[in-house]
Amino acid sequence: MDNDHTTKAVSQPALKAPTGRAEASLGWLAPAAPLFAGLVLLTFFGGSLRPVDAVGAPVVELSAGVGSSDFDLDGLSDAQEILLGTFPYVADSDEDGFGDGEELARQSDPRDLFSTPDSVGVSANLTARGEGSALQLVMLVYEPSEELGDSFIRLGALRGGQVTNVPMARFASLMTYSVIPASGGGQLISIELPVHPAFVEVAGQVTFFLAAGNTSSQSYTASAKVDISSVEGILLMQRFSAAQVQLQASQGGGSVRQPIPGSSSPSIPGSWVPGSICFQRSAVVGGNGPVMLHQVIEADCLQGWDTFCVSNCSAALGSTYETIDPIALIGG
Ligand SMILES: [Ca+2]
Ligand SMILES: [Ca+2]
Repeated sequence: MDNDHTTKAVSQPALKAPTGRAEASLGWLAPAAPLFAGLVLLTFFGGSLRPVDAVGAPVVELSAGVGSSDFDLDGLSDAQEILLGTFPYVADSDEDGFGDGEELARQSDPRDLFSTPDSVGVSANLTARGEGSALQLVMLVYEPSEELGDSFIRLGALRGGQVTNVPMARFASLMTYSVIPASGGGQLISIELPVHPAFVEVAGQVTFFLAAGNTSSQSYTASAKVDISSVEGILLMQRFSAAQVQLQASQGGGSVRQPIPGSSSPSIPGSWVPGSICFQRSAVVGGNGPVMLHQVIEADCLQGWDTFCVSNCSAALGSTYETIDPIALIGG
């Protein structure tokens, strides 16, 4: 290993709100979704990837290419990389040999040279951003070389205490996807699905979750979730904190609530604290199956971030919220 790598500082995430572009005809997810329609199989037909539904019937072909530009072809759009703090013009931001999108899909940290994928089999992850008038869900699926074309995914949402499958097959015409080569002869599938922000605003908070597996083994081997909340018309994505937060926070790990406004969102309210981010730590106080009840045990604005801390950050102390334990989705 050369010294350039060992001395390379992992930079602070560039937590600028993405300067969005106007995009028309974005989709609407009906809250009352049929339960059976949430599965999409990703299968090869004559060498090109086509989605089929759970019984193998082709669905409307996904439009090709990611929704917005992916300059470095790592499976993450430029706007998504700016939000996540990876470099939009460098496919492997931390220079550890694995592309940013693949690292996310395989649940290692694309900003940490010492964090590399150790998953085997199909693996997946889920993230999001605000874009135009939509919440853009970003699903990433990694298929190892021996399982190319064999993965299937289930997308769902926990909303107002209800777990529902999101009928991806029905919304296939709204989705964009790309497939790029990944390490070891594998490939990375990136799927973006626009969701109307009202789906979150009405409930206040929605947990989107994803499970992925192999069609031949018929079992899920990977799962992930992303918590999205809405405060004063602005969407916030809760995600587990980067190393910087762990250094700053009094008690180690937690999560941050990062504003992800779209270009057509209202502007950030004046009461939100600039130059900081809302940090939370929570404890599990109950649960039912994959649904976990958390109580917020620490909530404060952390300074030194290029974003805004929501005005009710510290008021969340002691409150509870429901989310999904992704581990409980595996094998189900
Ligand atoms: Ca990219
Ligand atoms: Ca990397």
